[in-house]
Amino acid sequence: MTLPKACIFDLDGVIVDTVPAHYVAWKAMADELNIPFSETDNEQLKGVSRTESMKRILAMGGIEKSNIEIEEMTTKKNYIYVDIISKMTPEDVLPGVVRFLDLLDQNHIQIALGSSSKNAPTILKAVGLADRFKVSVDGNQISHSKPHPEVFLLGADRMGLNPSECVVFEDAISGVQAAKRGNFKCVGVGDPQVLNEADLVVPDMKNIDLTIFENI
Ligand code: B16
Ligand code: MG
Repeated sequence: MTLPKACIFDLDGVIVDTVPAHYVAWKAMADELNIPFSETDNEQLKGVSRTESMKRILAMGGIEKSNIEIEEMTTKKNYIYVDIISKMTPEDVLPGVVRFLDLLDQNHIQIALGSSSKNAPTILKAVGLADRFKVSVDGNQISHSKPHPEVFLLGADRMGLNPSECVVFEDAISGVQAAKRGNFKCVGVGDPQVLNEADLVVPDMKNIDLTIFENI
């Protein structure tokens, strides 16, 4: 494709590496419930909302809980998670991200956020990137979690653009599926075998430049 008019970035796993913090917090909850929970299990929760993630962990253990109990457990998980992310600084932005955002700015390509996280505003502030996104859509503004395309469609809509004019950057299977269901081009960030539905996969953000758009 020619240069897009906008890039929409996922947050956790693309801009900052909060995946280990989510894993620590979910593992603590799973341990309490005596449900085995591995990093591979955590992979399936990437991009999935907090409540849906809790429900999936309970389903792994064949345990049923009321909505009130689920709410209590997700609140507890979030305390553990927020305690970890509250210590984040600009040094926690993943390598190559700021350089690539600068490159997009220089080429007048709009920058947006499309995250399932309700903690996105806190994280962006902590790492000093809150002012870099023209449009920011996060878990506080959507009703449907990835793989539903709502988060990216809302972002494109707020920029006055069609999905075909935007490229999504995603590290999660659910996020890549959300982008494709919304008719966006999608660059996967991570393992090509895991993100095989993406139009192109890069291992990380380190060496990305505008030539990436020639290949999708
Ligand atoms: P929170 P993303 C997602 O963020 C995470 O990948 C996922 O693991 C998490 O459960 C979800 O946000 C909700 O996060 O509990 O902070 O609201 O990757 O879409 O930026
Ligand atoms: Mg992510």
